[in-house]
Amino acid sequence: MASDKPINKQVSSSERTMCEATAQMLDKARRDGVIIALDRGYEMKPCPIGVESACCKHCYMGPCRLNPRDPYKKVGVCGATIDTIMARNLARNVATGSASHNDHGMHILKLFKEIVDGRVKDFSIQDTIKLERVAKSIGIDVEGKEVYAVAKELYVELEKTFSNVDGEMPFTRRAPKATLEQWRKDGIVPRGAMREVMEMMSRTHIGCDQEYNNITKQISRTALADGWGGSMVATELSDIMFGTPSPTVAEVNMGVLKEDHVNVIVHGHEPAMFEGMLAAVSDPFFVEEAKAKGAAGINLVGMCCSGAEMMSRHGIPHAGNFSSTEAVLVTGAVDAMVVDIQCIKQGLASIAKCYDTHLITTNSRAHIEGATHIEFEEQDPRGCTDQVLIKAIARFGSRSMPIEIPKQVQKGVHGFTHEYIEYMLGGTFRGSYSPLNENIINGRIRGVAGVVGCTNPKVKQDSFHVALVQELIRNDVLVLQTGCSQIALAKAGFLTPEAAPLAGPGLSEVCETVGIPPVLGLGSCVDNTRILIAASAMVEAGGLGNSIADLPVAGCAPEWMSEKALAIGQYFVASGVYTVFGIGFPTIKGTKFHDLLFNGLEQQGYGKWGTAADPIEIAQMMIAHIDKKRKELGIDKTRERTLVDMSDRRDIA
Ligand code: SF4
Ligand code: MSK
Repeated sequence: MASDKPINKQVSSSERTMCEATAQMLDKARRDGVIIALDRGYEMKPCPIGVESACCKHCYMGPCRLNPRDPYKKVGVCGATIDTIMARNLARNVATGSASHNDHGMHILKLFKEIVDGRVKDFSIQDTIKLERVAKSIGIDVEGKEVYAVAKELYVELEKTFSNVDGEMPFTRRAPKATLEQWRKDGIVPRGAMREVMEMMSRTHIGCDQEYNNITKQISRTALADGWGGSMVATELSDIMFGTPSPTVAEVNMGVLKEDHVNVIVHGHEPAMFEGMLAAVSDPFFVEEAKAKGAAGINLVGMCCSGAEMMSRHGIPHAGNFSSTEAVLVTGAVDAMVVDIQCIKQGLASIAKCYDTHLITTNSRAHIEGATHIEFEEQDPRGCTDQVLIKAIARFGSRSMPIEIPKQVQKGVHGFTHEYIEYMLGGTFRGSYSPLNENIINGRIRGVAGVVGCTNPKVKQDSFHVALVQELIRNDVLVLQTGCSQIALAKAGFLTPEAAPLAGPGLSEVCETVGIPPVLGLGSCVDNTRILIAASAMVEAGGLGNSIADLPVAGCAPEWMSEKALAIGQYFVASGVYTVFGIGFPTIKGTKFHDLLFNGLEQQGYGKWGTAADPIEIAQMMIAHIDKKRKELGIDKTRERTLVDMSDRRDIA
């Protein structure tokens, strides 16, 4: 937004971000008198009581603030203790995060139904093999049935993910037996997402659930309704409708913008609008229109998570992650930024105005004051996309802004999936997770880490992600990535097979033999469910215990910021994964609730939370956990390593 006060110039742009392109744009923004989130974040002084979750505004006898320095000396007006207050706050965070993903998943399910019913003609079922596979995974008999009959049955079953009042969510059947049994024993198998989120909100009303252990059970249930519910439905059905990704080369960073092209950026989380834009930009009519205005063509680019999804699926170039979405507008080269839902900063509206860029909202659930709204309807995608292109082409024809496009572009391989991991190690005819397990058991791969999540202006953009992943692969930990974290590592050049030598000897040996990077990008933040399915497949393949909690794996969101991240973290913890957050965590150390999350849950057979402020320390915590699990499994003594050549591939794979 335009500045009416001096801009903080004491902190250099290279201290705010390790992305050189974003730093260049931050410098330009400062010269232009424009403030973006990287500077606003630096200047914002968060409330010290809020940051530790020691305040409650669940009723208007308060808001009540407890003393975080001595939390057991004071209670709220109603008598609520610090443990109740922190548990209820986290509960509502998780309910919101779970609601976001479930709302997204329900929207995807609705599109799937409309395709099956023939009401939507512009999209179709692309991956029939995956359709059958997903249907079979939840017990649908596909034998002898035609594609649309299977799809109809799948729809009927998956609708229960959201609408069930009782029973068990369909995709929980994909969890390892022992993991599911633990949920059953503790009464936390999610029923329907609407029920879980509603109950979470109801239980956190004043005077309802005031026992932190009991609140935590519903926190887990609500989070599981995200990971094994709405998010998994979104990922699986998106693959079925738009195609399951497979490794593809794509370019990342702001250098993907082209000065002589009409530049259109799509940013958000819904694949359908982006797919619609992709179809529209190939229309010869618009290509000719762009040329008539002097452009060489139309350049469609993604950002944030829908960008990560489209990059994985179609190799669409990607301009940057969450902390770069305002900075990219500072180039002056963006003719239109089209947005849908989640993680769209309101600040974009005033920045877009400063640089004469069209900011276009497209979703009925997410308008922004100051943006132009053109609703996207799946029944008529061109009704929206064509208007966007008309505006973008007109803006190109009348560009008056000086344009400065950073040069940085990094090529990488994206589009890994749990299906592809199985295929690349096991081969076409004997696809299996056994080779991965075997490489973990023999010690070439020490363990597997999911490094995911947002960027947060509280820390130097991307720096935690990169330092953490570097340390993990150096110690032979295979890293799976999604979301804005994947983009950070892609910009830093880790998502190419050429990065294999950065890994420790065992991991680099496997990477070089199979021809994969040591860091595998799986897509958007919704696609974290691919990691859940991969973990379940590892358990099923054998040799690494009976439940996800037995596996030598760990997860981390080092620069997290959203409530969705908290929901994701909790569904990993409740699924059995040690999950570490950087930045900080909304609990007070030394309280009973903190101890339950960071210690007690593990003793009950789940994963647990961890937090630290330093990325190397986080990596060491994750490695120590992986080593602990290796020891428990009796595989802590690694075999002597031998060099392998391609003829040994069959033994490795
Ligand atoms: Fe204060 Fe209790 Fe009301 Fe919360 S619910 S604001 S702690 S009185
Ligand atoms: S967009 S939730 S900043 S990963 Fe999925 Fe990125 Fe985090 Fe949003």
